[in-house]
Amino acid sequence: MQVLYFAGSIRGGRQDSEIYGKLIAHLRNYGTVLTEHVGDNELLSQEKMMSEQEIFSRDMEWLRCTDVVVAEVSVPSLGVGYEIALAQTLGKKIVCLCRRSVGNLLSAMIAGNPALIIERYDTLDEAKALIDTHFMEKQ
Ligand code: 6K6
Repeated sequence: MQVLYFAGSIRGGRQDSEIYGKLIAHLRNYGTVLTEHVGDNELLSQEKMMSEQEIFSRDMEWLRCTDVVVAEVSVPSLGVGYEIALAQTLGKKIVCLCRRSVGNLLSAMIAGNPALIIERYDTLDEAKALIDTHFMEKQ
């Protein structure tokens, strides 16, 4: 089983948190998802017990021991952009999922980065099928 890191907006806006939760549930078919709290508002509120420094150190450490990063990038987030950049420096495989409706509002720093796998989707089922494609070819 692989170790997976799901990145999704927190302070950038939580409007997609339900989608994150469903994508994380699907990713669990392929490995351990370290960042389940990103898709679970209740778990996330427990993180409020941690200082920002503790959250930063823990997430950086988790990124180091992750095999694959899956980032939902439809909602712009400084933290997700930072995680993607670090994951790239660490040589991780990075799959970015973005709703088609976002169009060219997706930052060029993501959309134009040849090191990233960028997948566009309309429906949750389509996003899950894209995940299947990437993880099945790894098995
Ligand atoms: C709880 C409620 C609000 O904030 C918290 C605790 N904060 C965080 N807890 C865990 N991971 C975090 C937190 N803030 C940012 N991250 C990481 O950055 C996650 O792994 C997300 O992928 C990403 C979100 O960044 P922002 O800039 O949208 O917050």
